[in-house]
Amino acid sequence: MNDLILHHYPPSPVSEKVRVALGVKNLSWQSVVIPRIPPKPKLIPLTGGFRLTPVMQIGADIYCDSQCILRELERRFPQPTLFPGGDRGPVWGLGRWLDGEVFTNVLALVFAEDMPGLPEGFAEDRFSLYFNPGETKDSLADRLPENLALLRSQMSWVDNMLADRSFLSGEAPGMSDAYVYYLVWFTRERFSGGPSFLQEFENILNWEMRIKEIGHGQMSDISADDALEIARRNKPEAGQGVDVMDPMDLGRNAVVAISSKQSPDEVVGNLITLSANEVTVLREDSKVGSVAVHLPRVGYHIREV
Ligand SMILES: N[C@@H](CCC(=O)N[C@@H](CS)C(=O)NCC(=O)O)C(=O)O
Repeated sequence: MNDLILHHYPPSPVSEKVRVALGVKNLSWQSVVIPRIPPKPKLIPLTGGFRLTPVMQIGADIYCDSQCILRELERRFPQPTLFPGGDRGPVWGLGRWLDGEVFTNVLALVFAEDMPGLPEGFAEDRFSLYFNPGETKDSLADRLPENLALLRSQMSWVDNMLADRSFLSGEAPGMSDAYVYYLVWFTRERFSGGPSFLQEFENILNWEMRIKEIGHGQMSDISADDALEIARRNKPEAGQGVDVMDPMDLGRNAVVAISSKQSPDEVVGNLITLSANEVTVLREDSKVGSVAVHLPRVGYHIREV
């Protein structure tokens, strides 16, 4: 089995979601710290254009988007499961709400404030990534009390869920905890009012301690060049083929381009897997040779080239 590599950066909240899942499964993994804004010259040869953080690499298989990463972690390392309550369907749905409405709301709080010490161009990049055109730090600052009130409702639901249990799915931690935790972590770490805002949610505060204790598994550092070399030396797994029930009616090996609003540069390659939850293309890269790039279906657009 090849080593598991996470391409991420420590302050990335969505990466924290994945790091918690690695902790729940108590996995050993290698860390490549990537730039916080493009260009990402040592990541793009692996992903073929996907620019978001985090990305997981296992040999020459590249998993883009935390949704795809968590699904693959559960497939390769089923125990301990990320679904201790057995509630697979609802958890993915809950994840969409958390990654969508709640994440956007926390971002609106964080970006309403000055952010010293960030790389040049960071704020411009993130405003175009996350907010509607015309939104500014000042417009977000005007709406800060209202957004905080919204987060208060959202967090009160989580706090209620935790009233009679140690973790969101029961007595063992799982995916719903990772999904909620990254947003609590982001609020606490990056919004100046975060720590005092969270103070009223006693169940969340106790649960936060329990999640922190789980940790992130065993991490060691490797360089981006070493990760590229690992991809070059390995062959990707064979794809799982195209689901005949798939409404898009694409054939195996069809050349397709995959993109999303937040990662508009298309990932182009030959289709090797198309299922209800995954699309995978095989692509050739001058730096790393043959790599398989895996993405989720929900949230992504596929176009036959
Ligand atoms: N849907 C993606 C969203 C990931 C995301 O928005 N990540 C942030 C960092 S926490 C990002 O990519 N920011 C821009 C960047 O790192 O270039 C996922 O679940 O992985």
